[in-house]
Amino acid sequence: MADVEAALDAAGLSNPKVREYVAYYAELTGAERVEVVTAADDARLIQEALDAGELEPAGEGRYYSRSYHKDTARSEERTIVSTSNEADKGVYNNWRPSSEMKPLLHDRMRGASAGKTMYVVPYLMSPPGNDLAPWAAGVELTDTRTVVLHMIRMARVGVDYLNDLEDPDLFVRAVHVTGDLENLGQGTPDDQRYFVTVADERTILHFGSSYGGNALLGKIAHGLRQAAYDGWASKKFLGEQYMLIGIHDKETGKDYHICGGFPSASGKTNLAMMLAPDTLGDRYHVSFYGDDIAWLWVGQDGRLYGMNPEYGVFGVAKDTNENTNPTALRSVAPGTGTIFTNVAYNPATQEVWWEGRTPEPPADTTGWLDWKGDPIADRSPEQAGEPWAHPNSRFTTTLDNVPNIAQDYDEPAGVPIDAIIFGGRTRDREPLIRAITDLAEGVYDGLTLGAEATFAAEGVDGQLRYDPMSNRPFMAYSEGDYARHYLDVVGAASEQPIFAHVNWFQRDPEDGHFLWPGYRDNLRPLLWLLQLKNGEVEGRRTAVGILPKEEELNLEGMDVPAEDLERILTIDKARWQQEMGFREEHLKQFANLPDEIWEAHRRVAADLDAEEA
Ligand code: OXD
Ligand code: MN
Repeated sequence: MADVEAALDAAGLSNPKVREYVAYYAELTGAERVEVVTAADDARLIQEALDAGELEPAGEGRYYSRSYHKDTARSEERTIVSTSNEADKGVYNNWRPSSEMKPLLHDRMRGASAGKTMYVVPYLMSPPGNDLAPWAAGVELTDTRTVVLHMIRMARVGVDYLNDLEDPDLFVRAVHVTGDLENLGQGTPDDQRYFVTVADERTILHFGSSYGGNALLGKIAHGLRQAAYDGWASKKFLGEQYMLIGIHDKETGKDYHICGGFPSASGKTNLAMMLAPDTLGDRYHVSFYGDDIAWLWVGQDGRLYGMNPEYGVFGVAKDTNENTNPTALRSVAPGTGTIFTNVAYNPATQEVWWEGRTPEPPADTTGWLDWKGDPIADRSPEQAGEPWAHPNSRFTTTLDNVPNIAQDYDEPAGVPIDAIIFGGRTRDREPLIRAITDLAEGVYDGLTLGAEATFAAEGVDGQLRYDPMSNRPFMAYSEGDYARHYLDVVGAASEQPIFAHVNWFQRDPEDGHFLWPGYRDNLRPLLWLLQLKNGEVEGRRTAVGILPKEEELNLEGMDVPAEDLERILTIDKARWQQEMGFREEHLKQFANLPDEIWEAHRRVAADLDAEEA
């Protein structure tokens, strides 16, 4: 048995509540050793992981890891939010009573770390000293070393964050036990995995995966599910799956901050890491705060503030290249300490590759292994078309590796939020941007956010897979309560943010080409939005929001065909009316949806009917 007391003493972890918690789970999981980790242990742990073959070198100061081949993504079906109150059951949170789930998870975890080290990872999901820091402290216990290495990149990790708590009991207890990955029946009726957030006890119990999306508990479970619940229970904040950027106008000296939610595969990380187009670069600088999570609250001056609770980026590698996201490539350059997971790897040259990194894979396949570790050169003709990298392969790097990281990203104050945007991948109907100045209509828009189903067979043609506020996988309590809380938090701000819905993915109905080039040029509609908020442009009112007049968009240095521009700046009335029917069905699922939301829905529907086709 592990000598828990000695390990905690050696690390100077003095918080008595943390000590109690560690001792309890060390006993339950049967771990052989306990080791407390801080960020200063990174180099040693990297070396140990290399020696043990858990990591392989990927050039200077970069590493490669492979996860078990049935353990490569978040599992939404196996993810559960538990509380002791059935009223917390929503449509998307897979609610189960904690009286059922806690014992079940404890059973799964009992003895499951025998022979292993239990790493104790004390972390903070906020810049130190932030208004929300009291909800940001946590301790992840994990029996997997690569999870520790990811946590050190994705969260601020150190013993002091826990020793210095005002209330020693106010931290999230986040337990990760990997289990026997080869015998968990992943994806079968006998699936043994469970990823449970016991939200009203601030306890996270994840069993059966060591893939980041299920195992980095600071990010996924605390930063999103637990934070959403805490924000609501405390009435103080929102925890959202949002990116956060800054825009500096060098001419006026003003700084703006925009956050926003996008369902997965809608380009959120690319947007978050965007650079100004060359022709606008003399005037505007875009800075990066975060690509995945923002916590929002009303600050002491009455304004809405936002901050990124994370310390790193756990980005999807697929399609990341010089064109789509040069910032990401710089962020994972040699010397950054980046860990790549499930990309293709060449042990002889220590290179990595993923689909979309270059138009074609390396021509000389000698030495290249696919994400499962199988030699590419040995593939049969039938296997030739299979991807080299897993589509959900990742890179993990710290925020300070991002070249345009905002100078104040680590400041406790957070940043005032000027605009909240939503956007999915939609091939028609959604214009380039539509601004929404009314709070209830903005929240309504967020609740009806969605992206096209990836496979046509998944749904009715033109119907979205709705992903309210891009929080579908992270909903922690009922959607009706969520909408109420959102209205209350943002409504309390003295200066209201402007909302907008954006879409970079509209296509020509005939030949399918994208009507807007996207990427860096996406700054242009965002600048228009800020101008609209400042009263510098007036736009054109439609039933579904204010659209830019053509002449109001700064298109300097661009060459968008007139008919494409016209199409992305108009509303397709018939498609919108069809959408309103889908939305009605979607919203009806949610109990206790605030009247303001239904009123917004009816208002938009009536305005659409009144609009000229
Ligand atoms: C996610 C992620 O799974 O950000 O949403 O990794
Ligand atoms: Mn995410």
